[in-house]
Order: sequence, then structure tokens, then C-alpha cells
Amino acid sequence: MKVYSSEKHALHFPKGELYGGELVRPFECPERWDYVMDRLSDRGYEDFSEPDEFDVDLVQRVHTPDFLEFLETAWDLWKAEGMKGDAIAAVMPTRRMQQNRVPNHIDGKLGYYAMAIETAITSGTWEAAKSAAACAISAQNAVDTDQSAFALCRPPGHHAAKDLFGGYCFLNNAAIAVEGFVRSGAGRVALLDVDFHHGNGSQDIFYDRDDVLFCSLHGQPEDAFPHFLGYSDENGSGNGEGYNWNYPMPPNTEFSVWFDAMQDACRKISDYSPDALVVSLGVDTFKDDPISFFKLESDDFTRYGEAIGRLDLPTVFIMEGGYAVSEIGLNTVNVLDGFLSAGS
Ligand code: SP5
Ligand code: ZN
Repeated sequence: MKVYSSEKHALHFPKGELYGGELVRPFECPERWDYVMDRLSDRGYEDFSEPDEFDVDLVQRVHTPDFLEFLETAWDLWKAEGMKGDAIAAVMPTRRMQQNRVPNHIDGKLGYYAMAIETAITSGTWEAAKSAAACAISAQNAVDTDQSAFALCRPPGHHAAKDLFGGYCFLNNAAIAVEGFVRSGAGRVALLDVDFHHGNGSQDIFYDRDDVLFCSLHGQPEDAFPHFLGYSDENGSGNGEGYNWNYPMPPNTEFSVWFDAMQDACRKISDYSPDALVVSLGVDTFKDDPISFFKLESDDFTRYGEAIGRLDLPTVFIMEGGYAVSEIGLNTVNVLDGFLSAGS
């Protein structure tokens, strides 16, 4: 399996994440990338590539021009105001406030484009986000019938909507990969999101479309970030009705229950008969993840990788979350190994 990753990921590393009322070292940290790379090498993966150039035309199929300009300029605007720390949103257009005018001041812009405020923007954020999207695009390009590829994206992407960042995400790498398949002629693409958190950005991007089937397994919104989307009655709208499936699950969910949900999602994907599959691969479902509440063991990742492999589809894996840093490599490579053992 080809692996795409970029050293530029390390340009994104905010000094702090707002967590429990303190600025703590971000859970979404650069070592995550190193642990996955090391474990891939240990397990015999050897086809590593830097991605091709950032493909702005493809990215504009997912994100709005004003949002992309915001991400590109936010750090400079922030510094121009004389701010000392990283750029963090403080006021947002919530319920009962106007939501459709973009302010001039960077404080207003940050709030306008943020869906959560744990995620800071720093000097290297835009370069890193572009490198992650480039990995997703190159991995998608590499996939032809009966092939697969892995994009080791950092920062992750599934919380990013067409004009929202947050939840550690800036550009929606998985949605960009889906659009890559559509651009190259796919009539139907499935997006399976196994990250612990609901893929609110991905859901929103494809909500009214029937050419993209979205299935997400996640901590129920009553108890888990992002809290405001991911209920089981969100089924899509307009043409997209019936093409969005959420599997919210409660605290302490174990693998047997999670896997039943996953197999249900796999049946829906199989019935849909897509031309390609994109997997939002977050391994924060692991029992020791510091910010999540499912109970998967490392071997469980192999088992569900096999189930994905049995779908027998051209598949791109996109790295999302996973914060039990020393096990992130093991759990990620277990999914890929399981997939390969079943697919071939
Ligand atoms: C890509 C991804 O996995 N993003 C996750 C972003 C989560 N950010 C906020 C988490 C707040 C978690 N609160 C957990 C309390 C645990 N005791
Ligand atoms: Zn997550």
C-alpha cells in the first residue's frame, strides 16, 4: 500500500489547546505522525512518498474561496494586531446573533470561521494544512480499481466544513479525496468515518447529495464533541435524503457493539455499490484515548480493518484523530494490515 505523508505537518503545532479551562499541550501533537511512520516501517510498509503540489481547484470543490483566503491570511492579520500568542477565536455567531456578515477585525473573522475554540492557528498552520490535503489528493490519485492508499494527514480534517475550522481540523482531507474520485468520473463514492468523533464537516458538505454516501460511528452528541451534530435521525436532505447514516454510541461502548454498528454501515455501503471508498481513519476509539470514551483494544482494529477489506473496493484511508500517542501507530497499522489481509 502506498503511503503519502509530508514533513510539513510539523509546521502546525500551537503552544496550547484550551482544555478544562487551561491551555494544555495540544492532544493533536506532531509526535502522532512519527509514531505512525515508525510503525508503518516496522511492519514492512516501504512505499512512502511526499505528496504532489496542493491542487487548489480540487480543494475549491469542498471549501469556499473566502474561507481559504481566511486560512491563508489569518496569522498575518493576527500578528498585525500585535497579538502575542497563537490565534484563537473568542466570540462566535451563535444562536440569536447575525450569522451572515464577515467582520473585518481578525477577532471577528476567527469567530466567524470557527466551530470550536480549542484549535489555534499559528505561523505554520496554513502550510501544514495544505500539505495534509495534498497527501489526501495524492493518495486518491494513486488508487485505481482494487488498489488502496493511505494518507497520513496531519492536521486532520473531518470537523472542517466548507467554511469552518475547529476540532483540530482546517481542510477536510477526506471530503477532498471524495471530490477527487468524483472529478475523475466516479458516480458514487462512500465515506466511512470511524473516528471517535462525529464527522460533522463531512456530513454537512455532502448532506444534500446522493452521489456520496456518508456513514459515521461516534460518541453520541449528548456526551461527546462536537455535541451539536451526529444524531441518528440526521438522514440527509433533498436529493441526499437516505444517504447519511449516523451511529451514535454511549460512553464505555465496547467493540462487540461498535462492530455491529460498523457491519451495518458496511452493508449500507455494499448495497450502495460505490465506485470507491474513503475511510476517515481516526483511532481515538481506543480504550486508553485521553479524550474519548469507547473501549476498543488494539486487536479490534485488525478485525474491523478486515471488514473494510471485505468490501473489496478501491479505498483511500485518511488519517484523522487518535491521541493515545504511543499506541496510535499500532492501532492505525492494525487497520491497514487487516484491510490488506482481507482484500487480497
Ligand atoms: C480529529 C479529532 O479527533 N478531533 C477531536 C477534537 C476534540 N476537541 C475537543 C475535545 C474536548 C474533549 N472533552 C473530553 C473530556 C474528557 N474527560
Ligand atoms: Zn476524533
